Amino acid sequence: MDRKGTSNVDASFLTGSNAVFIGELYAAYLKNPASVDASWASFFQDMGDDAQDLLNELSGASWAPSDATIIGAAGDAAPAKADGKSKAAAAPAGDSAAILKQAEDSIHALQLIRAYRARGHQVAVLDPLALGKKESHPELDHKTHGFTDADLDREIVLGGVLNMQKATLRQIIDACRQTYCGTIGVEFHHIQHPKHRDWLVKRFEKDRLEPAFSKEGKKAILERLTEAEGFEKFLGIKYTGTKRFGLDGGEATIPALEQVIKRGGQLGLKQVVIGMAHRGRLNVLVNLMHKPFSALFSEFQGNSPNPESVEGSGDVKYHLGTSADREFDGNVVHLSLTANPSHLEVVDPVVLGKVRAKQEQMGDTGRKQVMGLLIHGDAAFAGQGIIAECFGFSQIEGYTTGGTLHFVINNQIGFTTTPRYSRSGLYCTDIAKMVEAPIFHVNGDDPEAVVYCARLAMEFRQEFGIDVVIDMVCYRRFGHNEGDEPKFTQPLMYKKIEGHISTRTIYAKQLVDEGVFTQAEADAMMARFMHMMEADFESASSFKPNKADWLEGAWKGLAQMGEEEEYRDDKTGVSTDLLKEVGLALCTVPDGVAVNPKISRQLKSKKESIETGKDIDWATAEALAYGTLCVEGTPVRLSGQDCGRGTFSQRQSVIIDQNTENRFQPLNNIRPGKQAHYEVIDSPLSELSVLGFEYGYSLADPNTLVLWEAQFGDFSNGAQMIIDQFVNSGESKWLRLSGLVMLLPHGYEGQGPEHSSARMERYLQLSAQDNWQVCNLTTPANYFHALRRQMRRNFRKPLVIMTPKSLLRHKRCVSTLADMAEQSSFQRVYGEAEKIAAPAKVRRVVVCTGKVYYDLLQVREEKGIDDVAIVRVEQLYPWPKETLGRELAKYKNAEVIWCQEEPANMGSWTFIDRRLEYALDGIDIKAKRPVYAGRPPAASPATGLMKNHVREQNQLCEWALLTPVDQIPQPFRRISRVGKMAAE
Ligand SMILES: Cc1ncc(C[n+]2csc(CCOP(=O)(O)OP(=O)(O)O)c2C)c(N)n1
Repeated sequence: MDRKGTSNVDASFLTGSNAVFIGELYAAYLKNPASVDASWASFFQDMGDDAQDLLNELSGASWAPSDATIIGAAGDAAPAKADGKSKAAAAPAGDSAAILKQAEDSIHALQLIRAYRARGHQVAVLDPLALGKKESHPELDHKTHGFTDADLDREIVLGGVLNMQKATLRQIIDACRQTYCGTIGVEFHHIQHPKHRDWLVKRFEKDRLEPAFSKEGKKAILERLTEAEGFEKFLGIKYTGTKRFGLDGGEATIPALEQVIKRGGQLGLKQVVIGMAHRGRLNVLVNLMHKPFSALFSEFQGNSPNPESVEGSGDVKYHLGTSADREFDGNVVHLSLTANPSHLEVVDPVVLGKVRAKQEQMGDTGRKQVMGLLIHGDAAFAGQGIIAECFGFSQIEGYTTGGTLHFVINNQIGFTTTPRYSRSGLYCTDIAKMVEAPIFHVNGDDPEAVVYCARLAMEFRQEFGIDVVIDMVCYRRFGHNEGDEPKFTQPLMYKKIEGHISTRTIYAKQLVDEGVFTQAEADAMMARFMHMMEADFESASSFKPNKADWLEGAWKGLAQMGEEEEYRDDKTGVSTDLLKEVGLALCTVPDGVAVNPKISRQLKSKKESIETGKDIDWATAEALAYGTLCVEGTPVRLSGQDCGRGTFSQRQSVIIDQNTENRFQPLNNIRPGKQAHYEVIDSPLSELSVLGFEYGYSLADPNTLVLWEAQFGDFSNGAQMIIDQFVNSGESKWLRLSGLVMLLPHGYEGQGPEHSSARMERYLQLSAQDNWQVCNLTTPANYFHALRRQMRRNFRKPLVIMTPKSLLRHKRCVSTLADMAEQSSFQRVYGEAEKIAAPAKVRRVVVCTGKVYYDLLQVREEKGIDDVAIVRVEQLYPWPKETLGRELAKYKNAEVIWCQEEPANMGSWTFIDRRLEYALDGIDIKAKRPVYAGRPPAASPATGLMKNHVREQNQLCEWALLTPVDQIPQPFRRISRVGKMAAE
């Protein structure tokens, strides 16, 4: 297929001597599709419903096919051949020949109409600047379809196609051009679903005949354009050169978005979650969401959008979110614009997650009450991979939101880059075809067409529940921001723009010409608006934000984390009875479910551990946490790659019947009908969008435990933008809390560079201002408490956990039910757990975190060492200085080692080093500073060779437990490019 695409129906097929048989073949096809040659069959099939309408019309016109065409009528099912030798080859005589000619014309006309439906957008008048040369398309030439110019005035039977019974070829072409080649170019031929296609065809071809807007409608459009243009102009005057990423050139966005809300409200929409970038954001804030002008002007004066009492770093004004109710015709629609970072498009999955959470909260199972509205730039839409990831969610059970409405402000430039350098496809929206979304390309200088597309898009979404895209082709009047000189790079484009009058001016003139307004009335409208802003501008300096909006709605009853909260023991223990009830439910599968024998054995031993209250492993403790939360009424949502089974086969949340593949979830059958839902979802193979989605979910629903699990912790760096820009900084920048849990399998077991490290160092480096919690836990019970603590506190903070791999089946990594029972709680630090020498005799304390504890334990036992204590830091951040200090203070005569299995430039050493020193400072202990025992700095996180891994692991345990401190190699003392253990 070339760039323009060509039909798979060869037009020459319709010409020459075969043409006269088409009518007969067609009738034969309708009787029995198998009776005609396959190429003809697919040709007719391609014409779809239209062909049926046409046949009805033709037969109504007393057209009777000759007997010879009714293949199968006499029991003859042999396919007719279009080769001139079939039975149909006998040319009909007299009237019947004329009628056949009519049928042939009709079918040719249909082909032409279909070509317009498929290709009309390629010659549509989409670009206000008319930058590209519009070529005509060969498929849109009537000569391609067997007509000559002499046929232009011949009447052709259409049978209702294009809403016409009969028309001349000229009229048909005019109607097609009007419908498909005006200021709207619709792409829908990539849609497979016949219902969706038919709906679009019917709407377009019917609406061609009706005026789209009443006088009131037109007036409203002009008002919105006036506000959109007036606002940017006003800012341009008052804050000349200040960055605002103006909408100038794309003003039709505002009436279009308003139409989405208005029409949506009529169709049952109650909430819209909006995500958008910089372009036009301020305009959307004030003109769509009705943020007070004085509030915005106050921000332009450098003031905070929040009351002084609220802390946090804040963010630039074109990143901020807000929420508002808008009412049209008695329908109230709640709008919330999601705060976002500069990183283009990365907010998209966050918006979708919020939408999904709101749908669940509202019981919106049809997904018609809450919708995501994403507003994009053309370069970002074509360039950012997350767009494809988000489209991928569209129809997946665990992530669908019933269709997102996408609005692309296509100003035909991205910063300084023009489309030919920024994409390969014809349109910036081509990626949307992957979900068969209809795509409306529309000229931004025809606001009625833009608003019409908005209405249609909204209706389509409500009807079919799938994504839909509006690509508004416009221009950017100034540089990327208002301080930029666009003529450095696009001198010709900007010469054109300089001479181009604004959308509002064009539309006002249109309405004056139509007699809707006088020019004076239109001018007065603008003057009134400017005057109103001037008044708000005057009052902006005294504007005081009265409250922050972060603990409202679903967040009511929750609080900001208090100063002392960190050291409080939260009530996370559960009665033994409940633990047993949940535990036994985990092992119970209804009769008749054919359980895999290996899982049967697992369930049996799980049951034993529940009954005896001993040897509770990691996965069981996790399920106990989820199950007890569900029984207490807290839903749980866990998503990640293969997390239903668990990457390491440890979870088995879903029992699959081995005969039927039916699914059974024990966690939803503890107290069926009387417990909250446990939702576990195998995610698409993406990190960025899935983590974004779950983060978004957690923003909208603080009362569900939301977890994302990486397949291996290493892969979480594919989600780095969500981690950096949202999870760890969202509260500080935007006052948005989240209780999201990230589960990151981590641990050095010889599995090579990419299956060892969850990159703990990155999370620790990002830790500050109590922004989140980073844990590396060593017992199932502590995991149980950590998970429950997330929901049993009155504040929310993200929780990042390095989760185990080998420990999932480690004999010593087990807990008792008593460790989770009522009086138990989360442990930030575990002191020495075994019987060793009295504290005063302990000569060394090894402090560590995570799995290496068990390696150290084993070596200590093998070597019969009893004067070295091992202390575990379970929660690295917030750093438990006091608790750790208390633990270390027991060992007055000890030196202190920090032992880790990660290379020294990774893991927690650089984070821990000073903090440990400060913890030692002020307690009565011999050690002044910790000594490092672990792998030397390395470029790659781990060796790929098992032999080396084992050697390294033994070595670091030996250093930690046995080697005199002055002989343990310390990192960063000498620079070793080779990185040999001894060289450091
Ligand atoms: C992920 C990311 N990369 C780069 C940038 C820098 N940047 C900001 S705006 C912009 C151009 C965006 O073009 P487009 O999407 O067409 O929107 P427009 O500014 O034209 O409205 C770029 C490259 C960014 N913000 N985010």
